[in-house]
Amino acid sequence: MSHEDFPTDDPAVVTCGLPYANGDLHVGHLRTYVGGDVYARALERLGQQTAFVSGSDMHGTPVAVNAEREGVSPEDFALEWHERYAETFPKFNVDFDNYGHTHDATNTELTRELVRELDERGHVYEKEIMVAYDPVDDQYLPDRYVEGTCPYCGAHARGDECDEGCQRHLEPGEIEDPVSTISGNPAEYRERTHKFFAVSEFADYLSEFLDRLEGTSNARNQPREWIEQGLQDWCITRDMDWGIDYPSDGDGANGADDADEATGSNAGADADADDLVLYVWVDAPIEYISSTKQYVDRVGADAFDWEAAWLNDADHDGGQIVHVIGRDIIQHHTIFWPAMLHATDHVEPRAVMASGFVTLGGKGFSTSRDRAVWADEYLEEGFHPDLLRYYLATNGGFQQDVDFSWERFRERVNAELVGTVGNFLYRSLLFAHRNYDGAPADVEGASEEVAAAIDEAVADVTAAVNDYSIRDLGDAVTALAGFGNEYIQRNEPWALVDDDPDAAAQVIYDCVQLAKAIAVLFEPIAPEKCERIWAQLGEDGSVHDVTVEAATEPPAGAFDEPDELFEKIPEERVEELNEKLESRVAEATDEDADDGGDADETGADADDASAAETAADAAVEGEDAASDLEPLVEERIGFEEFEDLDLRVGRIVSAEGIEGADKLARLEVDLGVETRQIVAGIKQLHDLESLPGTRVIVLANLERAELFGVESNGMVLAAGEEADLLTTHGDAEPGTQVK
Ligand code: B3M
Ligand code: ZN
Repeated sequence: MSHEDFPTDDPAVVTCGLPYANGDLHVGHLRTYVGGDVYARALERLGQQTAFVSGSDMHGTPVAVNAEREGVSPEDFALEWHERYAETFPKFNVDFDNYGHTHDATNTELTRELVRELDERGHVYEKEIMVAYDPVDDQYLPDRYVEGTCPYCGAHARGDECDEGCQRHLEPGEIEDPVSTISGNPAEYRERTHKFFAVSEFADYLSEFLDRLEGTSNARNQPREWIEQGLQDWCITRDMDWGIDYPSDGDGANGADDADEATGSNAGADADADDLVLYVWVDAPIEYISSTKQYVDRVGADAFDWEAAWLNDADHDGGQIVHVIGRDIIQHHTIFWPAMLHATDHVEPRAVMASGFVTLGGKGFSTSRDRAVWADEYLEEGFHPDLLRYYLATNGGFQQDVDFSWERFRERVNAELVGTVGNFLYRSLLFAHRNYDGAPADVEGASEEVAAAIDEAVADVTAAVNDYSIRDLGDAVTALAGFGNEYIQRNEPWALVDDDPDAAAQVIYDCVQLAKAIAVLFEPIAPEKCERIWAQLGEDGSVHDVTVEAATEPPAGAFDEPDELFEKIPEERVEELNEKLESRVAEATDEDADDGGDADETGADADDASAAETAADAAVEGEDAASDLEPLVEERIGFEEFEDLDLRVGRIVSAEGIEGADKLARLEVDLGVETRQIVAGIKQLHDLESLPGTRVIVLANLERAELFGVESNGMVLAAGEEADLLTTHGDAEPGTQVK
């Protein structure tokens, strides 16, 4: 990959996937927004000019279907949710430079302009296709108006995505056994003329683009597989009223005022462009550009040049675009969107950071079962937003699926934020205040050892940004605070004050310098808490406005008595929160059963374990061990029974994702005597590219099994929900028996 390291001289734009304006936000959604916000702030720390933008996704069937169920117009429905989101994000210190929405004039105009350009450049053609239609209700059934069976993996799927199975985008007409989600009527297929974007023409370009693409490895690996299988052209119009009109007629965004009008009901008519709106996935990513333009309208082109950021034409060579998204929308961001950008003289994304899902006690969030930790609920419980930010940013790698549990949340807060960071700051600043009224005067600067530790933390933060690793960013700072605790303990300034006042002053000055560095480097993750440290240290202005250089600049001097920055969460709170959650889920499940079920899911909800998940659980030992440990098994086995297990040391030779399976990877493992093919449920939990060479422990005489059509000849052992792979401590050769 050939990109210049951050910070660069170009403008950068960090974007977050647009939430559909259709329901409450939960902690699962917040992972992406916190991730984007942390990353954008970290880039700014490095001195990289950055705009951080997003907006609400107002169109499409995810909005129209929910509005129809509520009996309100999609426009009113979406606007209300949009306003709620615009208020909620800042409460989590997710501070977009601009938060727009896809239905506003900026995005409507820009979308029509870009589609017109695609059309004029010959990338759009018409084709007759079969689309789902409800003959009883006389209604076309685009996307989420229809559900059925995924033709690729057999899972239950929505009209436009296999959300419970292989996660593929589905084209109109592909879903099998279609049924209307509104009326429950079986659907039939009818012929309609639709517009197609010729994505397949861009296959070579996209392959090269993926070689340059930075970010998380899942965002490169999955699309490579799709390209190898051959790209399909992309249907970019829908039989609906709610959306942006295809640009061949007059007005622009089409506001259907009546919920009944959300889908076109002029069945039987030959669709011409006048009847069609653009597929929501056309105008949604264009909001990234529109939102940047709106930001510039506010701050002026001198402050941020949106053309320099987004255009790649005779006069511009583009800026640095980083998309932060959930892993279910990789295909849209690495195939469709870059092809659209490329075809219209815009810059390609530099990086795509695709986060894993968040589960709750090992299961997916579920809106209908109220099985979620809601964004508002978290705040109402009185927890500080920065605690959740820290937890979401550092609990697992960004592309791993991670489990949210109140217990784990408490552990991380108590051990790291209270025990390491808070403890260091409080003990050292209190000592400094009591003995010196702040940073000791007459000290020339930080000691060599402390200056080196801060330099190392700055280097680690810089590397984390360039590796797109938010977790490393957090770890670099907790490590620095850990060093601070060890440093003050080792040097015992309290024992030196009387006998060697100069040495004591040096130690305390060093600690104040470390505190300042922590405030500077931790700001992306805990912005509000770091403002407090900054004020506590008597520093001027806002820590948000400084860059990493400030970490080594001399501390301001005098300061007041410090408060404790973080508070321990008592164990009873966790019990209380778990009980609340459980009783809510039980209640909602009862209601759900009474209602005969409710398909109203938002975001990355995954109600039922998919075939892929079940297979993955079977393939990795201990994968479903929840954070509550299972009691030890009482029944004993004899040594002979243990000897029946042929456990061997193996070395991974290659690792690749299995097409169609959400979690499964195909490994080639060298067992000394032979190389085995083994299927393991680790696709989303490990960076597959980095696995070759890793030693693993293999149960070699497990029965052969077939998972997703791939034979698995053995089992790779791994611990816990994150499939922590068991390995050897020394250099045992492949094939060595484990006894
Ligand atoms: N509105 C939400 C999702 O599918 C969708 C993202 C659009 S990003 C341009 O996660
Ligand atoms: Zn599928």
